[in-house]
Amino acid sequence: MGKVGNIEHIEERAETELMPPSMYKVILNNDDYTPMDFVIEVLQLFFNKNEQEATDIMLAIHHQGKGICGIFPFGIAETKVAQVNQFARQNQHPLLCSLEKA
Ligand code: TYC
Repeated sequence: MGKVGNIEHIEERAETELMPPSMYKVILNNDDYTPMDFVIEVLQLFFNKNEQEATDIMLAIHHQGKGICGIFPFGIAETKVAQVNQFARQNQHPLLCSLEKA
């Protein structure tokens, strides 16, 4: 059991009370080194975007600094962030995926 105030504990209580789960934006951050094609691949592999959608999102991130890949309940959002950051590190890219409350 998590301690009072910790996010899993609050989510667990909200879900048992049949409240809609809090939603989190999964964000990709721009950097100067990750290849554009790798970001497009990430958006297709982890966020089910087609090639055109993935290209549009990647270019928006490239020009604006960050962009939303999807909005998910906390547990799914946290898993996507961990999977994307692991995949980027395995491929020696500095790409950073992060969470923001929706
Ligand atoms: N800015 C990168 C480049 O010019 C491309 C890029 C886009 C990197 C989106 C990260 O989340 C990102 N190669």
